[in-house]
Amino acid sequence: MYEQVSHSLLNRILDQLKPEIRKRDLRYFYTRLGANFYAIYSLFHVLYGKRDDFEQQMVRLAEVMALNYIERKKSLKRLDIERENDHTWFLSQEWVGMALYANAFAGDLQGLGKRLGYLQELGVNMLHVMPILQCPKGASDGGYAVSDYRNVDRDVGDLEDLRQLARQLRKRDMLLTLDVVVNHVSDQHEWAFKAREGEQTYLDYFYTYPNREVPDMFEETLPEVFPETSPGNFTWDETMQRWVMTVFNDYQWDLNYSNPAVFIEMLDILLFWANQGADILRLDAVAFLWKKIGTISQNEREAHLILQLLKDCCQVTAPGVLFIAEAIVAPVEIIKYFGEDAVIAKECEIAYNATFMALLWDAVATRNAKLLNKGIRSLPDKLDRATWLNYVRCHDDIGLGFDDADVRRAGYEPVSHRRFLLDYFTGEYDESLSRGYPFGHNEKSGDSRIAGSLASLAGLETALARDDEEGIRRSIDLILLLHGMIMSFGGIPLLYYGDEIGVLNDFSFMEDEEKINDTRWIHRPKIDWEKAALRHRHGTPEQRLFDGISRMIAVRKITPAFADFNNRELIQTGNPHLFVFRRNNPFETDDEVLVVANFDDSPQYLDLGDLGKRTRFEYSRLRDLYSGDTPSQFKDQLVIPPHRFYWLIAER
Ligand code: OTU
Repeated sequence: MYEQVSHSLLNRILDQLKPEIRKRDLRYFYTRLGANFYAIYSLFHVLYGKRDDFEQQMVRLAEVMALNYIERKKSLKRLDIERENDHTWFLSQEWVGMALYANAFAGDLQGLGKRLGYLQELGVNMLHVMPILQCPKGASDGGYAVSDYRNVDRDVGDLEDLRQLARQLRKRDMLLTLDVVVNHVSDQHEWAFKAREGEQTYLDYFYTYPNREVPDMFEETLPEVFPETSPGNFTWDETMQRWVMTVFNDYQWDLNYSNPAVFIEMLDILLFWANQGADILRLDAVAFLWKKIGTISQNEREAHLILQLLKDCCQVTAPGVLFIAEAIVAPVEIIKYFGEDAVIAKECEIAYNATFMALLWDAVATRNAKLLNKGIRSLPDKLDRATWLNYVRCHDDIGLGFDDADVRRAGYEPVSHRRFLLDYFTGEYDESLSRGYPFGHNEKSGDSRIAGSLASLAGLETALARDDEEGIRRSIDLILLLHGMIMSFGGIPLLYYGDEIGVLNDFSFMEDEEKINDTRWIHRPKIDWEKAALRHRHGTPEQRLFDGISRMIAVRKITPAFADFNNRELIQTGNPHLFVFRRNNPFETDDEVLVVANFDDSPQYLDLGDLGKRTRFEYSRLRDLYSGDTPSQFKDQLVIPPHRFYWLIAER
């Protein structure tokens, strides 16, 4: 949009740019800057317009965008243009991701480069390498307490190894996702040291206070993220003689985004990683970016404005790069991280579907899809050009963050229902074979979350220990069922390393002092490649899981109805054990897939009449794309075996 104030400001800024920028041919850069400038200016103005140095800060912002553009390699610039031309490329069903730790999976980054064949054997073509930046030993929060944003942790390699990995991935048409921890830094970061030395510039990077007045005020409403290991949201720093805001662990200092210098630093870091060859950047803990007394300081409007501004700026320099929002918040809040008040995504193109993840686990424990159906129905439609990251497990705990109203609508009382789920997954509940562990128990609120590997939560650990063949079969079916859901729901499925071979809980973290109090380490295992080799031995759990999942991936990739163009219709059936939805090919009418999942451990039937309007599904022979089978049927009643899913098409 043409706007006088921003236009004249843009001209002034261009005049003030350093000569080394001005003399370069930056054609695409200027086109994009011009196109986005009104938005960038407006957002920057809402956030920082009251400052005397507003214009200088804008010049600095433009400089950071330009310098990173100059740094950007030709091949990446070409990719930017290709992706601009095909701007919905990432909504395709062909993408399948996996998150893994370079060290636990393959020793280091070079080792990881040698294991790409394994990922391709499975069908994975989007790799999320968990945080690899430098963190202090003993206080790293698994990579989320960064002490140097431009250096790779020596344990996994160096920057050249990372660049090499990026090149290897590119050759194989695989995408690279890297983390950027935007909300906080390690207390061993240079900025923190300079703040401790009393340098005002860096004191302004953080929220620090000489006494308890402001902290106490905040504590009235701020929840605790890690109540067991890091209660409270402020930490006393001896050297500084000040309280510093530390919402996560006491060694993770929250950054102060009301300071434009912090915003610009972080943009510079994001663009740096974009320039190392990352296709996608996972922005950690984005809900927390803006703090406000009297609130929980999550999902504040300004947090969204900051993300919009980051996106607009990134589009100027590296438009091919996507953002993932890691916002594990209430369902109605998550959706806002795609952007609001816009037809196309204006914040992050991708967001963790924590809602679906938690709802799937509810269906596992209750053996029905009552809450799953309610929860998905209440999930607002997302914008165009935005997609979910659908996952069953990740490196974090499972939080039971359902909407209480949905829980009630499903017929449960929220507090006791959450209690039941916790008991179920920690194996306290009688009939449960689950072997999870509580995480983040909060004495005050009574809240708890769940840790544990997928296989152990799904009962495989118990069944194997009991040598219970039937139990093994059931847990394998359950693991496959859950993957069948994330592959077909709409969005990019994100597998978690080890789940494809049924890795169980790993107790080795208990021998490590840094980890012992954080049960999330139980599901961050080191991969045993001998166990992985069992995927080639017929009948082993490894083989059954690996083959099942790789077959699913292969089918997904050739099924256009699984692309994500808001082309899903949830179907209410008379059977509470079933989760049923229809996916239609956005480019071809008459091409649809009916997804049916039975969460019960007895067979269930679907009344095809429940599909609403008379459909082909009632008159044709049905075939499951995954197994190739034709399901058993009596008249209009379709039989779904226990813990099974079907991806049905109607054959002519
Ligand atoms: C994220 O987590 C990371 O995924 C965690 O591994 C980090 O510990 C944490 O940030 C701090 O960097 O912020 O928006 O319940 O789900 O802390 C959600 C724990 C987050 C995580 C939560 C999450």
